[in-house]
Amino acid sequence: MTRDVSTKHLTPYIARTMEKHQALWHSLEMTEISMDQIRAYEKDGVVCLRGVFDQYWIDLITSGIEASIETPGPHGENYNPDGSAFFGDLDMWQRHKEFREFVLDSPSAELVARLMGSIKVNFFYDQLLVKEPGSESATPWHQDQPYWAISGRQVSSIWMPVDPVRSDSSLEFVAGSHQWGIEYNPRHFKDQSPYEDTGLPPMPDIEANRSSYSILSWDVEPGDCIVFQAMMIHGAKGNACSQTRRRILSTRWAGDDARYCVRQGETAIPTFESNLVHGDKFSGELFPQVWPR
Ligand SMILES: O=C(O)CCC(=O)C(=O)O
Repeated sequence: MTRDVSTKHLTPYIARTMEKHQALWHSLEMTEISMDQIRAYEKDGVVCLRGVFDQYWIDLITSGIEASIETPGPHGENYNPDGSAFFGDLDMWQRHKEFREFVLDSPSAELVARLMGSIKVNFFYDQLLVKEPGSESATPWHQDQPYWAISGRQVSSIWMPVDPVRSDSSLEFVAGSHQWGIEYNPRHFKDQSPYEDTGLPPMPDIEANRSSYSILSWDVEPGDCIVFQAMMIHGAKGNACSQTRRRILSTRWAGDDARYCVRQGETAIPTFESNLVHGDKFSGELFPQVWPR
C-alpha cells in the first residue's frame, strides 16, 4: 500500500502540510515505533520502549560512563551532599568520544523525532546519573524544562539505563503532567534549595500525596529506554538494589518548535555561553542537527 497523495491541485500551504505528513509516514515505516507508542507519549507524556538499543550501544555507553566517572567534567558532582552515592555529570558528549558517537549515530534522534512528530531534531545536552548500590539518594520531583533555556512542546529526554533497574528504583512520572500548563520552580539536586528569582511557584508535594496522582514507572533492562516530554513531573527514589549499580544516560533533544529561551532568574542549562538569542532555533556545532542525518 502506498500512502503517497498527489499534491499538485492543492494550495501551496495544504500541499506543504501534506508533503510534511507524507515524509512522516514514510519515516514511520522505517522505524519500530508504533502508533500506540506515539499515542501513549502524547497522552501520558512518557513511554517505555523495549530493546531499542543493541549491545553495541550498551557497551559503548557503559565504557563512556566509566571514563567520565574517572575524569569528571567541570560540572561533575555528587548530588548527594552526604556521600558518593549519586554522581552526576553534564555535557559528556563534548569530552568523550563514546557519548559523541551515541548522540550522532545511535537510533536516539530518530526515535524522538517519531515520538515528538518532529521533522528535524537537534541535540541539546546529555547528563549522567549514577546511583551506587543501596544509595538512598532520591531524585526530587521536578520538571526539566524550567531548568533549561528552552521553550517548545517538542522537547524530550531519553533516559537510558545500562544496568537493570527495578521499578522501585526507576524514574517515576506523573502521567499527563506535561499538559498541566504550569512551570514549577526548579530546586538544586544537591541541597533542594529553590532556584532564585524565577518567579515560578513551588512544585506541589507529590510524594506526600502520591495517591492523588497517576504515577507511572517501569522495570527496565539495558537496551530499553524511557522517553519523556520536558514538562513531565518526574522523580525517583534511591537505588534499592544492594548489588547492582544504577547507571543512567539521559540525553535531551529539541524538535521543530523548540526555541532558545532566556528565562527570568536562575537557569542551569546550557552550561556554556552560546551565540543563540531568545527565540532562536537550536543549531550549530553546540546543538547539532542529528535528524535527518
Ligand atoms: O535518574 C534519575 O534519578 C533522574 C533522571 C532525571 O531527572 C532526568 O533524566 O531528567
